[in-house]
Amino acid sequence: PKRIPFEERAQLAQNACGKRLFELMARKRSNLAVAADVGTVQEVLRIAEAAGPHIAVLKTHVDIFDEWNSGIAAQLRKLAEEHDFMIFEDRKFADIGNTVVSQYGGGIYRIADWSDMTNAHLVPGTGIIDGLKTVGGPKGCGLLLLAEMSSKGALATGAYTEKVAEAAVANQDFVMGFICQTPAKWSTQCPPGLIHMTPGVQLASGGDALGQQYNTPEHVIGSGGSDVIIVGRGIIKAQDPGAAAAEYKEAGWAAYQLALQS
Ligand code: UP6
Repeated sequence: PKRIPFEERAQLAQNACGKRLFELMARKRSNLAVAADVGTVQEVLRIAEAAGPHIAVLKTHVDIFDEWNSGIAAQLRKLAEEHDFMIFEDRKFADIGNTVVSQYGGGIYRIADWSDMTNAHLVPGTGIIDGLKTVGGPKGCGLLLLAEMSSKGALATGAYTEKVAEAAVANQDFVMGFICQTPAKWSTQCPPGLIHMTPGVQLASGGDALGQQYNTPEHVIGSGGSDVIIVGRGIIKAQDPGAAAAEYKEAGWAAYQLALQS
């Protein structure tokens, strides 16, 4: 199917967060998300500062930091405003609706207070979407559903992936899109208002010792049919993370431009 530009898809997004992300990507000419998987708050702020000008999204795993409070969250939000990026807490919720309400809105991290978007597995069924929506919906936050994973032997395939796609289509007032690998191969035709974001990306394909598998930006955006590349170690372990982010931004955007033309 013909690819539609982000500007047009912004008009087709059915929740505020998805619309904002499409607009941001078009404005900033970036479809790059950085996975800021560093051990300390100081380091994550450094990555946000260095990669900030080049990214559409900063993805966090807040539970790997050694400390967290509302002051740190405010510092991260300030960098998001300054550099014009959104914050995605990669929490991968996976419990019943009633439990995720507390996990998303409360606890030490208060994820819904500072993140623009988070994500969830659909293993528990659609009650998880309903639960997260009661917290994030009124705040204008968005949810990404994990439809596929990058890791070797991932069980989210086939009929499971199709069910996730169906649930997203049915809940577009809160679900803004997917974490996925090759949406071009799905049989469910997703409406263009939904966003596809793909981790497991480096400039050379390969993997790590613990099951991660990497594809190139060209592959992921081109034949894979995704919209956004999520890059962690390719950027954060580079000698100069700012320069690496700029390089991935160019590669991701070039792949998107090429996909639009084909
Ligand atoms: N992530 C994956 N694969 C998935 C879903 N999420 O790798 O299917 C996340 C990881 C990590 C990032 O939790 O934060 O994306 C990938 O980092 P990397 O580029 O350093 O491998």
